Amino acid sequence: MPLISQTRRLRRTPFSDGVEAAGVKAYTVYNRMLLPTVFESPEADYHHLKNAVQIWDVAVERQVELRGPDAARLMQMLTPRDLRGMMPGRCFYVPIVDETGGMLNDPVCLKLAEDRWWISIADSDLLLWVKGIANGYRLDVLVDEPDISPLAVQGPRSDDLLARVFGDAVRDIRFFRFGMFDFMGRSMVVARSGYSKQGGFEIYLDGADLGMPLWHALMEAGRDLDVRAGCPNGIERIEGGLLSYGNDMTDDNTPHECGLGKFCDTQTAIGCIGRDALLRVAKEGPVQQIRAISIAGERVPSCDRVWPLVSGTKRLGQVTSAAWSPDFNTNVAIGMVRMTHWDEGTTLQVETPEGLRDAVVHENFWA
Ligand code: THG
Repeated sequence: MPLISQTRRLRRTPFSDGVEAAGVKAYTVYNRMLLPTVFESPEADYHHLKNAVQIWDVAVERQVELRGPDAARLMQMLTPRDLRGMMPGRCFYVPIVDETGGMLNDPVCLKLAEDRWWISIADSDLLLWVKGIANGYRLDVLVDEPDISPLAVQGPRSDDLLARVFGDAVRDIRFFRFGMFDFMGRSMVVARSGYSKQGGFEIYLDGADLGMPLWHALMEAGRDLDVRAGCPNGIERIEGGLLSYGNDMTDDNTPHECGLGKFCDTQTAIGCIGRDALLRVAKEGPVQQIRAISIAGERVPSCDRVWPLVSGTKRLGQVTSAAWSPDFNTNVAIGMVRMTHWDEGTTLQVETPEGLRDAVVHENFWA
């Protein structure tokens, strides 16, 4: 593939110098910013992530900040997940839906205070939707993208590494909770979260100036833990069933189709803009849903367009992410499958660029 030219519109991050010194081999574009995708190789990165600890530049997880008396009301307008029981210091994975119940984003939401929230977004222009709603409803709330750059520490040795830089108290942070921790005199959010199933943390760097000092401090402290630069790994996240907005689902899909019904409390999420639409579709139930899919045969190429799922001449869905899994010794994939064929063990065919392959539908992911 030809190179992508670097201009101001494609933003670097406070960690890009460290990422490049570590030998990043490929980037993707996410929220108009650089996101590393490969260091050694997808497979070498995968094995290392599962065995050691990695530092990930995930500054592309931009924050949409809501600040002011109507912040909580606005947040509930955006999502069908009931936020009434959410305490400050908590992270919630929240589907964000439009007026038709279509998915606009699948962020992690952080409640900093009753009147201050962060929406840690996936790759879509959510800021514009949120600003439009705040202004259209004349809410008393400020909406902007603050200069916050998440840095993830992921892998089984994450606790040991982070304790060396932030102190032993980080070990007590529970899953999807955060605390404030000091780095070089600046207080930062540190959460137990991240886009892998290997455990770890996300540090929400406040201000770009401490980016490289934080990067170096972690690399230095983790030398004997074999710490390396890493990035969200396509193989590991498919095994774990972590969805990728824009790939596995778009605004054409409801949260129920995406398997995110467990994060919807549509009956009680009073004020949610997509509530009426979701109540209508929830009554019928989804006619297609995201499934784990294994694909027979040799390693498949990377999935840069949808691969139709078929049985004979009938189209029954599509595969949207796929990778060879060394640990499961098969190709693992994520796809959308029609109701008539979504049961465990159903065998279909998938049209890959390298021809038709058998594909088996699973009700649960691998990890
Ligand atoms: N962390 C933060 N921001 C993010 C991501 C992240 N923004 C972009 C993207 N990732 C958003 N998408 C996801 C998808 C899955 C998860 C988080 C963000 C996730 N899911 C867990 C799971 O499915 O096992 C836990 C869900 C739960 O139980 O609440 O972590 O990674 N800051």
